[in-house]
Formats: sequence, structure tokens, C-alpha cells
Amino acid sequence: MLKPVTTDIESLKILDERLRWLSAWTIHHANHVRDNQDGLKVGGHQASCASMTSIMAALYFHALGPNDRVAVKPHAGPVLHAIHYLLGTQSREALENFRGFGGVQSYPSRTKDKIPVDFSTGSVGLGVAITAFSSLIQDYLTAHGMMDEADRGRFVALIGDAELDEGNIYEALIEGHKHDVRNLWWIVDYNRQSLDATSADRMFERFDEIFRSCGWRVVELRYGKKLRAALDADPELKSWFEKLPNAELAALHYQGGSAWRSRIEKEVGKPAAAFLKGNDDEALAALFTDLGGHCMDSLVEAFDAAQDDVPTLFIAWTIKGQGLPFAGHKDNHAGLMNPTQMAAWRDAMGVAEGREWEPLESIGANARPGVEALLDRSRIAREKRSRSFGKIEVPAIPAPVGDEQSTQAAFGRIVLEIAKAGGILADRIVTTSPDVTVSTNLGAWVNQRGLFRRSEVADIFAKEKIASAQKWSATNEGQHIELGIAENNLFLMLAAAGLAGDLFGTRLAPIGTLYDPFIARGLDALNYACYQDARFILVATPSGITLGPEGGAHQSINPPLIALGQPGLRHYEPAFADELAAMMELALRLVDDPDGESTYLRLSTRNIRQVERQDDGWRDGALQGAYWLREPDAESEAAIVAMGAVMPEALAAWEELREDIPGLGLLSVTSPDLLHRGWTSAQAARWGGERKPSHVERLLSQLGRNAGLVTIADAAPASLSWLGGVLGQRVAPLGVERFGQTGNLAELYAVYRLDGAAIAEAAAEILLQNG
Ligand SMILES: Cc1ncc(C[n+]2csc(CCOP(=O)(O)OP(=O)(O)O)c2C)c(N)n1
Ligand SMILES: [Mg+2]
Repeated sequence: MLKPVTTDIESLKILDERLRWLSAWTIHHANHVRDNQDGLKVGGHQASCASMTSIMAALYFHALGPNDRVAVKPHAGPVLHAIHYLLGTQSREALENFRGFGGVQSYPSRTKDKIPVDFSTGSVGLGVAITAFSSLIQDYLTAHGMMDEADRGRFVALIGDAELDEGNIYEALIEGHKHDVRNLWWIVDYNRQSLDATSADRMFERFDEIFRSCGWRVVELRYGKKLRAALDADPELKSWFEKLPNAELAALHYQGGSAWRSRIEKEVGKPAAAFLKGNDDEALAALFTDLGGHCMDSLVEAFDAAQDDVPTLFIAWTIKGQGLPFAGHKDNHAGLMNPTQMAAWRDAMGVAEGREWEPLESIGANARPGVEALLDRSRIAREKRSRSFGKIEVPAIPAPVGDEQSTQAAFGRIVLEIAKAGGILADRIVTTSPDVTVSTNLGAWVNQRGLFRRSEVADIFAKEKIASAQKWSATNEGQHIELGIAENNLFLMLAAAGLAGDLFGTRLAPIGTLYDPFIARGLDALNYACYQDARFILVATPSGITLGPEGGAHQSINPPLIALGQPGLRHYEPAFADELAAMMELALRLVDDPDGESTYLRLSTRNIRQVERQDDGWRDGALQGAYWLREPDAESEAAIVAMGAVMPEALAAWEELREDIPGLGLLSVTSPDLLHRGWTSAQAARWGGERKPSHVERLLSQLGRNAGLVTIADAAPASLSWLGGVLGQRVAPLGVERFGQTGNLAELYAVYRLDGAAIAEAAAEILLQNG
């Protein structure tokens, strides 16, 4: 048998080249070889991939340990798949079907790709930040004895340089610093190009300052070994080189050796004469592309030197499109090589036509054993982890007692009771809030379970015996992770905590609270959490104009519409405490159910008289999205359809109108989201031959054929007005369409038409149309 004659560095360089080829070929195949039936652009990013194949080779085939997790720059997805292809964990068919139905996804996806993807990416910035929160969750789990120290890993984000403009990265940096976050490597592919052009020069000395001031180690990999040696020998040349603006540097990389020569002759002149003499054009081009992020020795050295747990930012200088004909061109972001260029590259590698997919094709007999051995030794997780489900027993959750309650207060009491009862559910719940813990009624839970911090933080007010209802000390046993006011961070924290089962083998039941209007602030991060199938409960309170005197800027209008269009998140909006208890019980189960999802509870601070229940008949309906709070007659001409905090107005109007409108019903809607889903899926099932009416169809068909609906919610009226489309019933929609303002409830409900008078008028209109 042949003995490996190559060093690991040489093997890594071969693998770098192979990754560059395979990622480019995967994209090329999808665009130029595979049949294109509809003429749509397929796309892919050969230049962005080529920019970081060296970094990824050094990482995946050298630096990563089996427990390490990586968020890959979205448009370098094909490199990740090429790595798994070389490791034998990705199939050729999947690569051939890149961006095709069921094939490799355009950007790494945890749920859809067949290879283990630690974090989905796509919306730049979010993949970076989630690594910080995942590291925090790892600390949380080990501190709580829910994970072995030996299973700990490092969290790596591979970042585009333009990605660093995303503000959410700095929000995470700040929050991470507060929590003394560790075991992070953020590696910037510093190719100084964005999508549109080359990036601005001015920020770059700033990034290291920003990170250093947050306690990070910053490692700049500007030069490869050869370039460094050449420039160190020639200080004037070095000084000239270091002053080149991004755009000029990129242009030179594109233009190549002769351009370097004439610029240096012109601008450095005599001191560089010997240097120019000693290097022909080809050598010049090769030398100046020897940047740190393409130099395997430098990368391996830098990774080996950062083995402690200090969070580290690597700024690895690279060239976008390194090694490809459009290297450095400002327009290369979505650039694709043409078939002639690909064929030339293939020939230059010595790969025969038709053998393009062969993983180690044309690697010589001397080098091959070393490369194969290195692939064998690569310790990254080879298999997609199976999700951990079904480990949290959720007992029945009783409704808080009290004739008058708000849903927000009821939420606080429910979690308090869970905390007091103890057991696995209480232990697995982790709560978090962006500085609104107390004002969203999580305070009592925190008093019971404490704040989480790796190192203890004393409650100075308690120590000084200053009276306060709220305990505020932190230990590594605490179960509430307090965040600063950055809602993006809340959702990223929920995403990380909601993936704990998958990432670490122990499922948590994360509950996050915020004010309903500020969901909008973190919307992309919320979508990102759902996209990855993270499981959590989001409690949004207060909501609507019902917060009265605090109104105006804090009055949410459209979140129910957002929820209606958000996959992976079910919206519940209870009016009564017993509904909320039932919803929380189910929401906690859904966290732990393979077919479950996350839940958004839209709550209110309004104290509402609770209804008397004859039995539990309401419960199933409430969990499916609606139930008759007052049953209609078969001949009924109208129904009031109400949601959440305005239920007292709906009940009062029902009392008042039922004489005039015989058989008037009152439908309590607890989830427009679930009703809509049920409706559309029943429709789709009918096309498949299954005739089963949906929940909402069954409910509305209890009314007379020509009955009309008065819908009312403290939210955009479109949240409920669509119900008219289910059976073709007419609708008079009430709700909030303008910005709110301060006032008491009677005033606000009158102005915004959420009161009994508005319901009566709307009902009259419907009846009139009937007549
Ligand atoms: C939130 C978000 N906005 C815009 C985009 C579109 N987009 C994809 S890549 C990119 C530029 C990335 O440049 P850089 O981060 O430097 O990566 P490079 O390709 O240069 O490695 C943009 C604007 C996106 N994916 N996500
Ligand atoms: Mg870039």
C-alpha cells in the first residue's frame, strides 16, 4: 500500500481546490446542464463559494470537533454540501438537483436538506447571531445538569463581510457580552465585496475595535505566508499595498499580473524594481492573491492558536471568486462561468469530461492516501441528528380562579403555579424577555425560579433590605434569561432555546414575553425561528387599543394578520382565563410534539368578568379556533363573531339584541389562524375526495342560510372579516384601522367603534340588507 507522502496542509489545499470545483460544478450543472423546463433563472453564487473554500476546508477537515456547530454564510451553501459529498454524507443525486424540487436547497436548511445543517441561513445576519444564543443555551444546559460537559462544543459563524452591516449582529454582540458568552468563532470572509459592488473602506478598522471592546479576541488574517514575506522584504511596496482602497484592490485582482506590474511601476517605482524583476506576471498575480483567507498554513495556524473559550473574530482577507475568471470583479456576486470556462478549468485539473462529479478525480496516487486519511479523520457530525421529542410530561393546567381577570394576569398566575408545583415541566421551562419581564407578569415566576447567569449576581436591593416585590438575583441555577430591549434578540434566543432538543439532546420549553406591537421589531428573526422549526411559546401583552391610557405608540393593530400568514406559529387570543389555561397546556405539548409548532398568545391587561361554564363543551372548540359562547338558532339571521378583549362588549350587545334578532348567536373566536388553516386544508382535502367540513364551516353552517356576521376584534378588522368567505355570508367588520391614542376604554371603544353601539349598528345594517 502507498504511504501518504503529502502533509495535511497539502491535502487541505487539494481539498480546497476540490471544494471550489464541486461547488462551482454543482451550480453550473443546475444552470447549464440540467433541463430547465420553465426558463426561470436557477442561479447560485460561484464567486461567494470560491471566496471561502479554503476557510471551510481548514475548518471542516481540520479544526472542527464533533460537537461544534456551524452557521454557514447562506450563499456558500454549495460548499457545505460539497464537504458532505466528500465525506460521503451527501448524494450525487441531491447535488445534481441543486435548487430543484427535493434537492439541495439554495441556502442551508435544517429542515429540508438531507445533510446535518446546524443552523438554517438565508436572511443574512441572523445565522451569525443565533450562534451566540446557542452558546448561551449550551451554558444554560450544562449549568442545569441537562448536558454533559464532554458534549460541549464551539459555535462557528461563517460571515460575509457585507453581512457585518446587519444591525442584529451588534445587538447580539452586546447581549452576548452581558452574558459573558464564550466558545464562539465568527469568521469573516473579508472579500470586500457585497452584492452590488465593492464595499466601503471606512468601516474596516472599526470592526475590530467594536469587537475588542466587547471582550472579543480579534485575529486578522490579512496575508498569506508568501505575500507577507514578499511585502515584509519591501516596505515601500507594503505601504503602497496597504493603502489600496477596496475597489482598486478588487479591480487589480480581476485584471491580473500585468496590471499589478504597471501600477507598481507607476506608483512605487524604483524601490520595487528588483521585486518586479524577480516575478513574472503570473507570479505577481499568484503572489497578490495569497491573502490570509486563502493561505492554508495561516488558517490552520490561526485556528490552532484559538483553542480556549474566548470568543474570537477572525477577519480573513479573501478574494471574491478566487481562482475563477471573474475573481475580484465587482459584478461577480451572481456571476456564472460559461461552459467554455468550466471546460477549460476541468481540463486544467485533468478531469475527463463525464467524470466531473467524481469526488477525488485526478488526484494523483501520491496525494490520494493523505487526502483520504484526512477525510476519514474529519470529526464533524456525519449524520443528521434525530430530534429529541416526547420527554416533557405536561400535566393538566387548571384555570386560575377569580371572577374578574385579565389574560395577562392569568398568564402570570399559571406560570407561577407551574413553578411552585415543580417537576419536569417546571424544570424544562426557560423564560426570557427583552426588559419587560415585570410588565408582562413574568415577575412571580422569576421570584420562584430566579435569573440565570453563569456567575452569580447579587440582588443589592434585597441585600440592603429595601422593600421590593421583585427578587432580582442571578445564579447559574436560574431559569429566566433577562435580555436587553432588543426584540431581535428575544426571537433569536427563542430560536436557540427552541432548538435545544435538536442541538443538545435536551428539549426545553421556552417562553418569551414582549409587548404585542414590538413583534414587528423582530419579525424576521421570528420568521427565522419558525423556519427552523424551533419550538417556543411567545406571550405578547398588552395588545390592541385595550391598553387604554398607555396607548398610541404601544397599541398593536396587525399582529393577528402577521400570525395568519406565519407558518409554524399558531395564534391564540383568549378572552377568558380558562381558555388561556387550556391553550398553554396545549402549547407546552406542541413544543414537545414531533408534529407540533410554536404558539403565539395575544393577551390583554383588561380585567374581564369570567363566564360561567355549564360544562367543558367549549374547550375543544376553543383549541380549534372558535366556539359558540351563545348558541344560534338554525333560523338565525345574524351572529356576533368576537375575539379576545372585546368579549364583554360582544356579550352585552348579544343581551341587548337577542330580542330583536331571534336566534342571534355569539361566536367566540380564539384563533383566526387555526380557523383559516382548517378551512383551506379541508378544501384541499375535498379536491382529494375527502368530504369533511372544517371546524369553521361546521360552526357557521349552524346559522340560517342568509345570516350575516358582525365581526369584532381589537385588531385589524381583516383578522376576522374573511370569515364571510367561508360560506358566502355577508360581513360587517369592526376593528381598528387607524393608529391608536390615549384614553379610557369607553372613549376609545366609542371612537374606534368597538363598543355595543357599533355592534348594534353593524347588526342593523346586516338585517337591513337581509330585508
Ligand atoms: C437580510 C438579507 N438582505 C439581503 C439579502 C440578499 N443578499 C444575499 S448575499 C448579499 C450580499 C452579501 O455580501 P457578503 O456578505 O459580503 O457576502 P459575499 O458574497 O461577498 O461573500 C445580499 C445583499 C439577504 N440574503 N438577506
Ligand atoms: Mg463580501
